[in-house]
Amino acid sequence: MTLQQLQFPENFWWGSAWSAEQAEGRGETGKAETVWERWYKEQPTRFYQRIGSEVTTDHIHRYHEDVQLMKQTGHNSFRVSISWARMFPNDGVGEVNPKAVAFYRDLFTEMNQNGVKVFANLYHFDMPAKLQGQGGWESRDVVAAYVHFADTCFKEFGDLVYHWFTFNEPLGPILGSYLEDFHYPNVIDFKRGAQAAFFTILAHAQAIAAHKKYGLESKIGVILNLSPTFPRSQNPADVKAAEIADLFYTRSFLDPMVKGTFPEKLTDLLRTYDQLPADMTEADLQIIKENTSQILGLNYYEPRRVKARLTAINPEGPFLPDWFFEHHVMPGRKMNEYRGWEIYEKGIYDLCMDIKNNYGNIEAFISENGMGVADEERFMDENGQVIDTYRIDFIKDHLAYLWKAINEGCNIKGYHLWTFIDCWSWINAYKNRYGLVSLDLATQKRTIKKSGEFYKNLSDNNGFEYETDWLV
Ligand code: BGP
Repeated sequence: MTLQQLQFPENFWWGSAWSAEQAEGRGETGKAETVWERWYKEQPTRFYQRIGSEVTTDHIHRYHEDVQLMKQTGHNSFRVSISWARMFPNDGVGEVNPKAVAFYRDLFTEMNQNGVKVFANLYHFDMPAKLQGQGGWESRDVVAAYVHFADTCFKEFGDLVYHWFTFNEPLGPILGSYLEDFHYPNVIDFKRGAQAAFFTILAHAQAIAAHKKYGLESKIGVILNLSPTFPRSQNPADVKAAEIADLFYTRSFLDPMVKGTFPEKLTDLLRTYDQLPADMTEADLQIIKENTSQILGLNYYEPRRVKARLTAINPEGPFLPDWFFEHHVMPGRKMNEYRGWEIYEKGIYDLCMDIKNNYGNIEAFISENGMGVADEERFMDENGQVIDTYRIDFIKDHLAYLWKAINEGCNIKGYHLWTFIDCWSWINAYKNRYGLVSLDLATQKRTIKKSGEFYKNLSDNNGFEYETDWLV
């Protein structure tokens, strides 16, 4: 083993990310009901320990303190999401809410004053419930309402935001709402999901077109959750299974949102099974072609391992991507057992190389990567600090591969961890903690973890010392 200093490019973005629904809390500004609040009201038992998003990390009341904590943990950039429901408390449409504008302007101003660049995302799973009732992303009217919201944000905050993002993980709500039953309104219907996906992509393109009108210095792009796909073996059936899984989960959004076109193999396959969206015009395709991402955020958590199906599908059951493959559990894989996700550090390198080789080496950054751990109180010392060496190792091991990717020419501008202060994780609520800063749920007290101290050093030094026998 040798010790090697891994140095990152100048002005590298060090920071983290979270979202409005997961961190802000409802507050008193006025806010429309979101799909999460609606679902919680209807089925509270589907949320871990029956905790909903009413309070979460109470950022709305504590943002002054939180900006100081960003500074203390080495942030030079931070991704928030702007709540559509807060900006338009009249069910996502109508007049803009001056109290919401004041809140975000104050927060962004304070971040800038403290040397923290504002990365603003416009949609992180938080549809106003009433609009969901009108069809959500299956509706052109909802797309229009979203574009109006986006346009309003460019106008109100354009002077304060460094980079914009139209969506975080647009695939998530499609899987959750239409295929896998983990997002409201819990429908299982691929064709409706395909329509919602298509209109999400259209909304992305139209928001980019709106951003261009303002002539801002900021760039605008999207945050995608991407996993490199690995076949179990080189057997042609395994390879084909991996290729199809990759089309569904990776190329489906990446191609139209970055290249402006849909992968032909995927559209052919969907046509064969009569699953193409019903409402899709030439004019829509043109807008998508002309308004592609200028910057790309990569959320990387785990690889995708796939094998050929071992069992026959039931053709009378609902059409699903896994008609074409099965997930492969690789023997000996390294796991984050709390979240059930494989840890495969080299995947971050593979992902960056894919973007370099197949997507014109578009300007990109790691927009999420992180490790959720349950019962972190176990690791508290006598002063109440969480000594999370496992998280420090997780970050270092991923950064080493990111460093390698950058040295091989990948256009990677930063690394954002999930997350800053422990926040609410959808149906998992506060089960797994991801933060650099721990949260006492009862008192809302924030305490910097060992990883938060490490992160400050990392950012101050723009690199770290790594014990390695494989990097050169
Ligand atoms: C990403 C989401 C985040 C965050 C993270 C951790 O997919 O963009 O919102 O939640 O995953 O996952 P989880 O909260 O499900 O543990």
